Order: sequence, then C-alpha cells, then structure tokens
Amino acid sequence: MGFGDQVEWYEELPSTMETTAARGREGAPEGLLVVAERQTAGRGRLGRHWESPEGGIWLSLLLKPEPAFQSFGLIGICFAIAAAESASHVADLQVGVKWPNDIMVGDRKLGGLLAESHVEGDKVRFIVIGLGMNVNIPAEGFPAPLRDSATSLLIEKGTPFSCKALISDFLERSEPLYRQLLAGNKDKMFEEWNRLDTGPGKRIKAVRNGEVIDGQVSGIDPEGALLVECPDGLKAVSSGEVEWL
Ligand code: BT5
Repeated sequence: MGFGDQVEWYEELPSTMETTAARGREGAPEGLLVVAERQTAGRGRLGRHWESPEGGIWLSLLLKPEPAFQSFGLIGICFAIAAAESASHVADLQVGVKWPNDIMVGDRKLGGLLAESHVEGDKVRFIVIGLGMNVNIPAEGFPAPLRDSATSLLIEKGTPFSCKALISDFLERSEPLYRQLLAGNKDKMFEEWNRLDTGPGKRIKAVRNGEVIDGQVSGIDPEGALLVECPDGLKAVSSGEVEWL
C-alpha cells in the first residue's frame, strides 16, 4: 500500500498518534494516513503539548519498515525534509529544518515531526510518524507564549493555502525518500538536509551521559545525530534535550 492509499479523516481527535497506533495494533497496512482537523490532546516530543487548532495539518502515517529497520534516527530527518519542501513548494516560501524535527521559517517554528516506534520484544512492530504544520492559523490563533516563536503559512504569506494540496504534496515527496532510506540510499537525503539545515554555525548546549556539550553545530552524522564542534573535538548528540543558544 502506498502512502495515503487508505485515509481516515476526522473533524476532531485527541491525537492522531494514538488513533494510528491503535490501527497499527489492529494490523492496518503501511501507508495508512490519519488526519484530524483539530486535536484536543496533540503532543510533541517528551510529552510536550502541541497546539492543534483548526486551520493546521495534524496527521499521522503508519509505517511498517521491512526488513527490520535500524536507523531510527533518520526517520524523522527524512519526513522533516519532505514537510519543509512541501511547504516551500506550495507556499513559495523559504522553509528550513532544525535538528531534530523542526520545520522553520527563519527563527520561527512552522511545524514539527514526531516519530514513535512501537516494539514487541526486540522487534519494531510499526512506527507512527506525526506531522503538525501551521497552515491557516492567524497570529491570534496561537496562545500568547507561542506568538513569538511560532508561525504559519497564513502569517507568512497573508493568504490561506489548501491543506489537502499540502498533504498530497507531502505524501508524494516523503514516500520516495522513505523507500530510498529503507534501501540504504541515503546520499540524496543528506544532500537535501544539508541544503535546508538552519543549524550549522549556531551554538548549542546539551547533556550527553552526564557530560555537558557546548559548541558550534556543524551538521548531522550518518545516523542522524547532531554534530557539534567543541573545544576538545567533534561530538555527536543523538537524543535528549538540546538548548539552542
Ligand atoms: C514537535 O515536538 O515539534 C512535534 C510536533 C508533532 C505534532 C503532530 S500533530 C499530528 C501528530 N499528533 C500529535 O499528537 N502530534 C503529532 P517538540 O519538538 O517537542 O515541540 C513542542 C514545542 O513546540 C512545544 O513545547 C511548544 O513550545 C511548541 N509548539 C506547540 N505547539 C506549536 C505549534 N502549533 N506551532 C509551533 N510551535 C508549537
């Protein structure tokens, strides 16, 4: 089954992540797309809240990578590229990415990616990808604390865009990138990430196994970890919290 061959479209859900995971457990095929026009309990990474008012794209996609997939760190990278390129193409706008999963317009967050793997024993049974993108949300549609850090296509361009057209474009771009990733052809993906990456040159702070990493971002490594140039050498940060300074 191709991406989006099967679609469930809802006016409102708590979170598309849960509905898609439930379908995964029920044996739904790879490529199932679940879309909600509003979410009441949208979430980001590490259990953070994700604002999901009407006017955005809130979707999840079910993946069942075969053979067993190792490079989990690259999944979010692959879909973030597709999302940034779709927004850029549909809205004719410069859209970038920020490690690990942010879709950015300048310094503001246009959207974010979430990848959750569901394991059984030591085998990944399925992965649920979540994409949130602020499409037709006016500035007053965001709660006050987000107004300086979030943006939407409507805010950037002053005109609304078709969510359906954006979703189709995203599915058309992400599926070949994902298939190439599964086949081990990562060169094009890295090339595209490097072209869109807003991180290089910026300073970050992170904690890795109790060690504080403080340095300048240079890019990502072959497993999708963030590469940071520190006074005592190049270090890779693969997970946890990164503070962008
Ligand atoms: C993300 O998390 O960026 C991943 C967001 C994934 C959301 C999608 S929507 C469809 C699917 N169903 C779900 O329930 N989730 C997925 P993270 O990097 O943790 O960023 C979260 C932070 O972004 C929050 O703590 C806020 O500061 C900020 N934020 C929340 N809502 C936002 C919004 N709509 N636009 C921009 N920033 C937002």
